[in-house]
Amino acid sequence: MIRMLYLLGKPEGMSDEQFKAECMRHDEMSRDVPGLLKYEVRLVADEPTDTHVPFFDIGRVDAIGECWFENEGAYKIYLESDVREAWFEHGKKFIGKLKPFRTEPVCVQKSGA
Ligand code: 3ML
Repeated sequence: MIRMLYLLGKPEGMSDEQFKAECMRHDEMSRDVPGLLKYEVRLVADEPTDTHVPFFDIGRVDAIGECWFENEGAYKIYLESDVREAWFEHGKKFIGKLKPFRTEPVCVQKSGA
């Protein structure tokens, strides 16, 4: 399984309501993207600062997204897809900043996730 995690910041001046509506639309659109097994976007609801280790201040983050792909072949299909391109065009309308992370498991899990 390939998993990509994204920190999302909304554009300057966009309301919370509009950002939430665009996130919902983006979620709907994700279901038609070839090669993409699953997409999830979650709004940041709170940012607790009372951490038990030093606080890591990374600036404003409005949402966290994640994409799942079965394997490298599926990821290639995704990258080459016109539907994916259209999805990214919608992304440009409401994602002001994006920080991607490709993640990997610490140990092999039954699901391979
Ligand atoms: C990559 C992505 C991260 C995200 O939240 O949505 C996708 C597509 C996009 O950037 O528009």
